[in-house]
Amino acid sequence: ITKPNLTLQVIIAMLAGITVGLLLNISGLNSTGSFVNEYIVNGLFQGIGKLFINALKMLVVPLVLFSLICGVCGIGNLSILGRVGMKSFLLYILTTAIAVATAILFATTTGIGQGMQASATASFSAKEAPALIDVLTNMIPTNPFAAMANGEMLQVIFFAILLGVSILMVGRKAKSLIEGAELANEVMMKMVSIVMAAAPYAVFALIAKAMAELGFDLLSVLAGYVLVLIAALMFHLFGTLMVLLKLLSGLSPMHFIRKMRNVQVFAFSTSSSNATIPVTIRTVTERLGVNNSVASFTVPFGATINMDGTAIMQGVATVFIANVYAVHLGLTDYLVVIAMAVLASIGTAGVPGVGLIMLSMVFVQVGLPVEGIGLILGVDRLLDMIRTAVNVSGDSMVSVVVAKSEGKLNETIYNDPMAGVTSD
Ligand code: DAS
Repeated sequence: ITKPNLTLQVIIAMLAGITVGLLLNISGLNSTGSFVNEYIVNGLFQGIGKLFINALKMLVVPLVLFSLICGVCGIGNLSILGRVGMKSFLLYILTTAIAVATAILFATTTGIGQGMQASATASFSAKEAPALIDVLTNMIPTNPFAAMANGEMLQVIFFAILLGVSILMVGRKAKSLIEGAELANEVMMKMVSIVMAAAPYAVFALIAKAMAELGFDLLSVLAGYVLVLIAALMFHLFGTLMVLLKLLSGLSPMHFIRKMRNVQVFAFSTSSSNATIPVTIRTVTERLGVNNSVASFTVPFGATINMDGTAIMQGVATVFIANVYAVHLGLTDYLVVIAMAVLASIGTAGVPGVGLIMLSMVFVQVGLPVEGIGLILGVDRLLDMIRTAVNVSGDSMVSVVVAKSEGKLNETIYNDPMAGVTSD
């Protein structure tokens, strides 16, 4: 019940913020040094926005730590599932890496965000980009607690994965620890929804501030960001994923696309891969013919560790904000973004807004101002709906390919247009 309300609230907040910001910009009320500029735009609006962005940053370390420990322990069941687990794990990592690489390619070739007025973006001096070798050697923390305290996310990720593997190797005695990690992860998801409940206020304040400063320029630049992101999402969904489906299973992409529609609509409306799991499993088994023994593992597994749509958003948003703040990102930075997007998606469960929290982590890692999130926050909720539909499609495609390779896919059902069509 609350989710659609929140989505509606955020959309209304975005439209209200654009209107108020535009009025302040056109009326000249926001002229430098004016009362409005000092106390409203750079006072109230900036303050509200900063509170929300700090809350996003607050969530990153505990969310990544617990969800990764959980994700790795969940993978640990692979030993039981063997081939199905390893195949789906590798395919999920592969599709996510291709997704974020596609996103970076789309965003860099279109050059979105370039040419923004320097005045509007705080003169931001990016820290020197580290060399790849430093990034790799720096991945191992000398003190994991210091790494968490300082938000050194690659180090936190390394430690969390190692901790998860170690817990698994302890075996049955560590059962309560695994349950503890699962509980802690559930608590963190609840904290995410609490923070997300404040999103409408932050969206209004940040969009109004950006519009008051930039006026129509912001709309045209944001339009560029939204269009390139949607283009990359559609390319991945109807291009990459369908080519991989055909190459790896020989099955018809047309049947897949037609039968996935209701799952995608459900994912779009809930903005949550997790909430869509029951619908995804039903469609993948009854309409695409995947044996339940495979789907019951690969679908929930994918909803947690596989987020192609989210990774695409992170790739496009990183390039966009780097261009807006005129921060030069080199190949090393893009490799780090790809690694972070893949690793960050392993842990985070599919709930609304989690992609935004992971984005603040990527920004910190490549030295981009997290405040840049304020520019795209207003449109993020709408984009979250689309990228969640892409996320669940990736989970379903891998489920079909793995089932086919295991001889656990009923091709008669897959090729029958009417299979599993119920009144829903
Ligand atoms: N809404 C998330 C999901 O459920 C994706 C995201 O936040 O980017 O997959």
